[in-house]
Amino acid sequence: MSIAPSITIQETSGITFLNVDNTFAIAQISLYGGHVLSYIPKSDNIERLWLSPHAHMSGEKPIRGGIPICWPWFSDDHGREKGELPAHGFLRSQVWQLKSSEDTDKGTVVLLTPTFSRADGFEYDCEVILEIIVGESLTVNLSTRNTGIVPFTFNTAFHSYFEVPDINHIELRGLQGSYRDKTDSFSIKDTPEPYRFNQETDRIHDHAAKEISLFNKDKKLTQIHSSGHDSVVVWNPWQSAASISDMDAFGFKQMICVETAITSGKEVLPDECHILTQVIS
Ligand code: TA6
Repeated sequence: MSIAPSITIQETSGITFLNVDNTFAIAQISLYGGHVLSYIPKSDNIERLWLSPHAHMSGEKPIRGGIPICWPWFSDDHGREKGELPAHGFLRSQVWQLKSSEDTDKGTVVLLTPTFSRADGFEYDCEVILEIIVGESLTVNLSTRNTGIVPFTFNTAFHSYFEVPDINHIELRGLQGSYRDKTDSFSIKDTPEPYRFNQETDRIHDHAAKEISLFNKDKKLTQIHSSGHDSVVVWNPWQSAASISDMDAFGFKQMICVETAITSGKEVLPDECHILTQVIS
């Protein structure tokens, strides 16, 4: 298979990385997890994604940062006892295959597919493809095609970690309505206005906002466009970061997760294909 000229392949500690450098941007993709780790548009040279300095980069545990892929369940919603199956599914902890790569006028287009999409907890036939477009924006499209003869229901998310200069000065714009607060037994609360951060935040917003922006002191940092989702999850561990082994105790100051998600179950009929999209600029 020929590799797009904008891509350099790097092998480090058993992980294969695709380093992309084109006229629009620089990006890094790990085949372990099918995981975008970095995206720096050349228009402003500002990194959009946060990667923990203590992230496991050995291919033994999911990578903390970038865009982890949660699939076919979100969090521990696999219908079994917590801990019986891996949190956020089994795609983020396996090696993906490079199907193709191409330089086009909208950027470098990379297609990845997981080695397996059928495992304990999800015994269905389907084809999963992640399309990554490194261009003026970073686009990730996750398609889930039912190749079997029975319907299935799944949950999923782009669990994206965004880099911020200081979480204390960040405002999230674009969400409204209520959310389920995981830090308070999933009680239903109103989305704050303005939406700022000063404590542990783990919220499932049932408002499937299409456009969300991150502002730093009134200056827009990042735009997040989403489609194919039913909810948006917002997470910052705050003081709990100290008990997360692959995060610095104060690492929470430089990140915020804004996740384009399906958390209420999406049914896919035989031959149907669902596409979850996140576009970052
Ligand atoms: O998306 C939010 C969340 O489900 C949180 O509850 C928190 O645990 C986070 O994901 C990180 O999960 P992880 O399994 O990557 O440590």
